[in-house]
Amino acid sequence: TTAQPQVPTTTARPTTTLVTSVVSSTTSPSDPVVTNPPVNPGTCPNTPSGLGTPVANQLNDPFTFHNGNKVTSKADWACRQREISELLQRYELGTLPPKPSSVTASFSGSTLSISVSEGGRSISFTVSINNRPSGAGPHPAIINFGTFGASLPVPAGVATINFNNDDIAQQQGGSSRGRGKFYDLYGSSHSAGALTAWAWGVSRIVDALELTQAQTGIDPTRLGVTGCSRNGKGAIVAGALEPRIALTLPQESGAGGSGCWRIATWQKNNGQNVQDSTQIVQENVWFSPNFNSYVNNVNQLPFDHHLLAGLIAPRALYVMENVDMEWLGKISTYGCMGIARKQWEALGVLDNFGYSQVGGNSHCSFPSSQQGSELNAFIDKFLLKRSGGNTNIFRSTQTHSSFNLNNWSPWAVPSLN
Ligand code: MCU
Repeated sequence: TTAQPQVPTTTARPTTTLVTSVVSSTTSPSDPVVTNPPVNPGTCPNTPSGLGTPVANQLNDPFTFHNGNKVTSKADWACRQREISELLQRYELGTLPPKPSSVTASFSGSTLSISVSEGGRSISFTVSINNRPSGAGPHPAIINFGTFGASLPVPAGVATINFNNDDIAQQQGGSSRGRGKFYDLYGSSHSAGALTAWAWGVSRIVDALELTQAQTGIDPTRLGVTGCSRNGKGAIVAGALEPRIALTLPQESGAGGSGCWRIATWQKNNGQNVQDSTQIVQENVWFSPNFNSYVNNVNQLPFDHHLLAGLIAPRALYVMENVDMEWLGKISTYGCMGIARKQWEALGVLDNFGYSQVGGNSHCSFPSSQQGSELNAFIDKFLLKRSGGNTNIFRSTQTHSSFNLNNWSPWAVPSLN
């Protein structure tokens, strides 16, 4: 069956070389780690096979199960998240494999080496941990997609872990399909697209950080993930599929990231030069080949990317977008995230959600207007665990008056307890 990443692991612990049975935490009971609500699979409704009723000119209701039942509690919400993850994997992302049978790790210099075995095959990869803060720690860290360092400014006190995501799954256009270490392990015809393969890689980095905490000084409960543009798509999918990520920071991810398929299509139908589902699957291998069957009629999909983002709730998400980049879908990301935000609202945690769309900067060069009172506030609160500024943020420097958030989300927002 499809992997269910929101479910706490109940299976036997995989074999490891550096087992730390007790992961120490720097947080006190009054300052709990924000995690997804636990799922009790026996209490979740069955997800019917099939796509269900098409949803046009609005986004799918997060608070109604695929079988029509209503989500009325946090326990229901946990079930609904599990269902959404399954649907996203089935129709768009491809299957996220469960934790492999063996994950081992060692740390030397600034290099964390990770070895993974499953079904008689093995791969290994390394990540570099840079700017490790001095002092006792443990310290938070931000996992950055790409080898050149984060596109956003990482403040002192937070380490940076550079993840060569292309090594796990290539993204050089159509010829990259099935290439990279993920596919060496699971086979070149595995259904996962590159985004899912990278999220799997992020999960293995977190496994490795749990194993080597005493050596690295990194706290695996205070991890962020970031990337820009195509790697921003990777960051939001990793935050969605890996519940151990505390803070998700997608930068200019655009279509296929913080944008919604339906809104991009609507923009395109209104004559705008925006990347849509039909184009994106021609350009690269970010999605499962299964997605190709739906790109010409995205209204069929039982989800959109507001629900991808909602897999993160109640954990912290801060989305950065660029109002000057028409191709990324500036109305699409504004509308998609404006509606995604209602999931944090239902959980009573609007402080854990930010969307900020500004301009004046070139693609992936971080604008200073998002730094002090926004990015740093999120990092302070969710990684450094000190009181920061306001993190209940939803803003754009442009008024998207042609798009009505409430018309596109005509469903009620419950208050979930
Ligand atoms: C915004 O991310 C992508 C976009 O989806 C692509 O169409 C374009 O080719 O590249 C962008 C990107 O990754 O820029 C670095």
